[in-house]
Amino acid sequence: MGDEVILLNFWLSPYGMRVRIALEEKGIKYESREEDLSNKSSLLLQMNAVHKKIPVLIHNGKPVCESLIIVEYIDEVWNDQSPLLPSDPYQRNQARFWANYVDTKMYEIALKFWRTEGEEKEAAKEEFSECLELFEEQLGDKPYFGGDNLGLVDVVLVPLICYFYVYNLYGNFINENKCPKIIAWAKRCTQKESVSKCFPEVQRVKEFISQKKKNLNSE
Ligand SMILES: N[C@@H](CCC(=O)N[C@@H](CS)C(=O)NCC(=O)O)C(=O)O
Repeated sequence: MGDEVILLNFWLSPYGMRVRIALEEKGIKYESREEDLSNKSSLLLQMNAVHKKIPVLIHNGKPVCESLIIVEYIDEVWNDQSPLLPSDPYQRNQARFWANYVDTKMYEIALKFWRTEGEEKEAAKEEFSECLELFEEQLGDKPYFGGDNLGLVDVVLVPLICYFYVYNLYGNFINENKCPKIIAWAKRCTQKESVSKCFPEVQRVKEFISQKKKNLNSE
C-alpha cells in the first residue's frame, strides 16, 4: 500500500503554497482538503491542536505542522528525488538561515505594508526592497537559490514574491531596477509547472482582496 498524504489547506495561503510546491516538485500524490478558517474542521483542531492553523500535512494518519518544518519533512521522507536541501552541512545551514529570514523578517514587513498607510507603508516598501537586495546577492548567477534546481529558499520565497509580483496587487511594490536577478528568478519559477499550478487563480485572488478591503472599510 502506498503512502496516504493529506494536506489541510486554504487556497490563498502562501504557507500552504510552499507545501504544495514541495509535494509537486517531488511528484507526490496527495489529497488537498480545503479548510474554512472561520469555521475550522474538527480534523484541523485535532491535528494541529497547538496552533490550529493550516497547512497541516497528514502522512499516514500522523500530523506534521508549520510549513517550513513540513517542507523539510517532505524532503527527508521522499529523499530519492528532487532534493530541496543540500547535503553539505554548511550549505544546508545557510539554506535554513535564509528560509528563516523569509519567514520571520519578510513576512512581517509584508504584513506591515498590507496593514498600514502613508509613511509607514512607504517605509515597509523600502525595507522589503532592502531584503530583496540581500537575496539578489545570495542568488548571484545561479538560476535558483537551490542551484540548478529549486531548493528550500526558492520554495519558501516564491509564494511571497508571487503576491507582489505575479499578481501585481500592490502596484510597483518591487523595484525592478534594483533587483533584476530576482525578477528573472521569479519569471523562471513561474514557468515551472510545479510552481505555477500551486498559484491560485489571479481573478479569484483579486476578488478576495477587494472584498476584504470593502469589509475593512465598512467596519
Ligand atoms: N507559521 C505558520 C503560519 C501558518 C498560518 O499563518 N496559517 C494561517 C493561514 S495563511 C491560518 O491558518 N490562520 C488561521 C488562524 O490564525 O486562526 C506556518 O508556517 O505554517
